Amino acid sequence: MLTRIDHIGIACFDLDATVDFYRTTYGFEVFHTEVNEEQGVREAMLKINETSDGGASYLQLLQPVREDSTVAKWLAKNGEGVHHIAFGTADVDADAAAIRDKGVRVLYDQPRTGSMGSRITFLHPKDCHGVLTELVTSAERRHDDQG
Ligand code: V0V
Ligand code: CO
Repeated sequence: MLTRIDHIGIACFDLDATVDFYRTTYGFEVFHTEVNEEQGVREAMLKINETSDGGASYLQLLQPVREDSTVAKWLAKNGEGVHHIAFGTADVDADAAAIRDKGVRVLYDQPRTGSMGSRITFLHPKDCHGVLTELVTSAERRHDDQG
């Protein structure tokens, strides 16, 4: 079951400058940063609020680290802006399977590693009325033993 907006992914050319904008304009502080080599991004998570399901909602600021990354391709075409929305669930495997059964393309056979040790998968934007949609189970809610 999808129980929260886990994050909104925002693509930017300059992560440090974008973090500065969110800090000086809104007062949001960086909660976590990491490079995800597989996804080709450097990211900053800004925690907005905790949620009633025990999780939280974040803004995820994304800068590409490779020219062939999906975010680099998207930025070249669209410029900076909202790149994806992510729904949180306690069981990404079950929700991805149920959504696939409804005929929506799930991009990965098995969830991959996302921010802060989460497990993530994506739904094709063309099957979601133009919105690249991510499903995420955060590390503390993972049901498996992968850490
Ligand atoms: C592409 N399209 C989008 C889109 N990206 N539409 C809405 N939002 C987006 N973000 C549209 C694009 O305009 C095209 O439409 C069509 O889809 C095909 O796009 P493309 O440019 O040819 O690109 P593809 O097909 O090579 O790749 C698109 C997909 C790719 C969605 C398959 O971006 C992908 O695999 N995304 C999932 C991984 C990802 O985005 N990782 C970065 C975040 P027209 O022009 O044909 O009409 S990593 C992350 O969130 C992490 C680590 C985390 O949360 O923890
Ligand atoms: Co994301």
